Amino acid sequence: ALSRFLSKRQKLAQYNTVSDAVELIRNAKNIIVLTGAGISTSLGIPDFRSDTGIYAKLAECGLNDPQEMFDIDVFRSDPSIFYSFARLILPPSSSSRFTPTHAFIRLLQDKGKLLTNYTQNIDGVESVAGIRGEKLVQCHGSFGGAGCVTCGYKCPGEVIFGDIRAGRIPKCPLCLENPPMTTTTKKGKKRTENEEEEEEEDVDPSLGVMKPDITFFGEPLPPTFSSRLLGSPTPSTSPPRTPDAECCDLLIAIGTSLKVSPVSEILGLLPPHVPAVYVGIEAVKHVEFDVQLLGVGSDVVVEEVCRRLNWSDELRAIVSRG
Ligand code: CNA
Repeated sequence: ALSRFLSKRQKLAQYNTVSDAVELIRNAKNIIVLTGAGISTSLGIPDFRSDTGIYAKLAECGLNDPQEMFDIDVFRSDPSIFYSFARLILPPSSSSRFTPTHAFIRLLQDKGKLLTNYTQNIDGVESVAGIRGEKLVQCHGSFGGAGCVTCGYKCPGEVIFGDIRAGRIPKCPLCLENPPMTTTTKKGKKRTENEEEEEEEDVDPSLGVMKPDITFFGEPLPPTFSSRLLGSPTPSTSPPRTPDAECCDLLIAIGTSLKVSPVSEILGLLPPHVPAVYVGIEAVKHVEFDVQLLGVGSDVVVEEVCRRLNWSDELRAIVSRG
């Protein structure tokens, strides 16, 4: 289904400047905002791929391939790798803060222009800014919940934050109370001190381990990602909804390197006439945007865009609630 709209995009040559971006936003009615870690860096939450990002820190800590930290197979075979570093990506303890960029997305919602915010972020800051659940797709899940990889027990995410901050592996209370039948592999015979033979067993290292509801490499994205974007392949009980790809009239990507698939493919899934604006620090070279607003950070860009749209007072009013 994802290839339904795959189209060779070409830059729509008439758009180049910040004034063009402002006019596109003024005229748009159904905007997809695609966000990444860069919109939360001004809260002190590091991104992945900047020089000061988490991947650089993991490399300093000796992890050769930093993506391993988020690989589901690595997690299952050794959850301690993820939990040694997970505190680095935990949402801030003061949960009432958001950035001017989050406020801008909220303002697009208030103005009836926000079709959907597809966020790759797992920090949950969009909700703090008041972006409603029905306008938000958390493409890579969030720290808002956690589940036991063995029995499926669920709890609010913050229940395991104490363990994460302390660098401990959080354990499922149900599995601790009633240890599950172990699925072990026999390693062979081992001789104990009194010379009796005993079998040593390899216990599944992820048994009874809690995992935050974030999407690891190797795990599928939540089904709402493709159903909302392209339509549901199976009939659903909820009222039918026009797929976003069919009604979107502008895409704005903010603070993302667009290196993680399939989110990085969203632009290619939209009809080629839909204009696309990128807001980031460095130019994105592997995706064709019509306008790229670079260098100063998204908070500065949205403030300037709002100034030109005469929206500054409304933006400030939202920011002051954060
Ligand atoms: P990334 O690959 O680290 O890219 C971040 C991008 O944002 C880079 O291109 C930066 O140059 C850019 N950037 C940094 N600061 C700013 C700024 N102030 N204004 C504008 N742009 C800025 O992160 P992506 O989101 O592209 O990659 C997807 C991963 C990152 C997802 O799986 C996330 O879950 C994951 N992540 C999320 C968070 C979070 O939730 N806050 C933090 C770290 C990583």
